[in-house]
Amino acid sequence: MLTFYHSPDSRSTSVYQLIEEMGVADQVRVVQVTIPRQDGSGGPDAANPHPEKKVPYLTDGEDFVRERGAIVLYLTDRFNSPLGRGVGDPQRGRYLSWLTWYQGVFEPVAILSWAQVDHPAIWASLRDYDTAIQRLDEVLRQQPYLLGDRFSAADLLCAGPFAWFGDQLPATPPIKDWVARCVDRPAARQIAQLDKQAMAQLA
Ligand SMILES: N[C@@H](CCC(=O)N[C@@H](CS)C(=O)NCC(=O)O)C(=O)O
Repeated sequence: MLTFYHSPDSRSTSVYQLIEEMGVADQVRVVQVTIPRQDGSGGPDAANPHPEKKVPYLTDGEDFVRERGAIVLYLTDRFNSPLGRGVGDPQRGRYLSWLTWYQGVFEPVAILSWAQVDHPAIWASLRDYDTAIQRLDEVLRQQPYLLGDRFSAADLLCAGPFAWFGDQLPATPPIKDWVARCVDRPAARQIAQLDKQAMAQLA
């Protein structure tokens, strides 16, 4: 059985939402683990098999998946979910591109921009935050979601940090509207509520 290692109110929340969105919660065992929190609470959890004790982490029998982009792809493929685009789908390339762009470009440039770190090598390999915003904006100006008219797991992943950081992450009006659409979903609300209860218990 699939086992998903989750800590409430963290990067693993988006994976939890995906599991709920796909309607496969009965097929995934969720193990709640602790992580170190910025307020000094929590800490690494011995029950978490992630090599750095991070979340999310997914195991499937003897196999494992780390990094959200890979976990999202693994889950949508495994459950042949319409939230993903399987092998042979005409949008498979775009789907993989958004997931990998998020992981390999967007999140790094967002962190570097927030930390005010700048270097020509960063521009050469990743470009910068404004360029990343342009990539999202040029698509979302034309269509409601990254792959067209329908919400997908690529939206769930890529909208995550905007929903989390709010105005701390500058964005254009089409991006803000898209984020609002992505969070206004029953699964997002349900998992947010579960996470809230779990955080209250941890406090
Ligand atoms: N690149 C990883 C990042 C995972 C990550 O940093 N998760 C945080 C939670 S928001 C964590 O587990 N932190 C615990 C720690 O750093 O020990 C991903 O996207 O899956």
